[in-house]
Amino acid sequence: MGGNLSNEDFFEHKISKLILEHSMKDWTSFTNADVIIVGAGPAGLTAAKYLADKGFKTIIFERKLTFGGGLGGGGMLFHKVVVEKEAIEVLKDFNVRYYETEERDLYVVDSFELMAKLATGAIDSGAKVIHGVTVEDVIFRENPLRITGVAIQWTSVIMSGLHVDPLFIQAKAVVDATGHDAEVLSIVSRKVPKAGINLIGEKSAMARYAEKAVVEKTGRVLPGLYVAGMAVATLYGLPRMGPIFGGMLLSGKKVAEIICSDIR
Ligand code: 48F
Repeated sequence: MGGNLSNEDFFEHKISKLILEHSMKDWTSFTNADVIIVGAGPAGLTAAKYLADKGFKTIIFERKLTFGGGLGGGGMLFHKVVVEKEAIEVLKDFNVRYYETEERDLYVVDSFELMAKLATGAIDSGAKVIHGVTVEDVIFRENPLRITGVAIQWTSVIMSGLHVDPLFIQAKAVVDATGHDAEVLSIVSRKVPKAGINLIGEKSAMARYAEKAVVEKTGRVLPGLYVAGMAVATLYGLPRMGPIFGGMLLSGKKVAEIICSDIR
């Protein structure tokens, strides 16, 4: 073999170059964001849209290679979820179709549509979703105590068991939207004892009450650290609600409003 090599013989490296250059452009612009949201479930995606709509540089880190969190499974894999009338305003903002039922204050939504449109809404508003990345720690400052960012790692590195140091990303606000495990709050409770965070743990189902309480308790946990979605229930010992999602949407919206007024 041998002979002259043409441009076409050296094509594949261009694919790599374009991916690496453009990824790095994104990554370097986000090492310092306004808001970091941990988890691309319903609460995190909803919060991201409303924050990005207000012009805040918002980044979501999602551990998995997908989005939607617990939404994807609908109710026991049936592809519908229920949403209360109080959350219809959010469905409208995301252009999600909803269907009336014989229960006057309850609507039914296709779980796949909800999950896809929440993600599209967040992205179209300018939020950046980076998937395959796990938040494994926070950054903090003392006197006064404040959370100023997170430590991140490729999920695949964590799964491999390799010992690799993380990278740091800083922001004015970090939102724990990690769902039932409240992972960021759990890290802070162990590693920043001065924060005095004590996760009570979610309780058994009491759906109506849980839906209201989760929104009421959504908000700032300490300077720089906020909680939304099911992580609220884990922090404050609220009941679970199962596949009714108005509370998750309204919690995401509320945390965005609180952050907007805190960091503007
Ligand atoms: O669990 P998830 O959907 O949380 P949510 O937005 O909604 C809860 C409901 O789905 C449901 C419910 C309400 O009816 O009971 O469970 O509060 O989404 C959380 C997302 O966070 C990701 C996880 O993969 C999921 O997509 N996640 C969790 N921990 C981390 C993380 C982490 N440390 N780093 C990055 N992503």
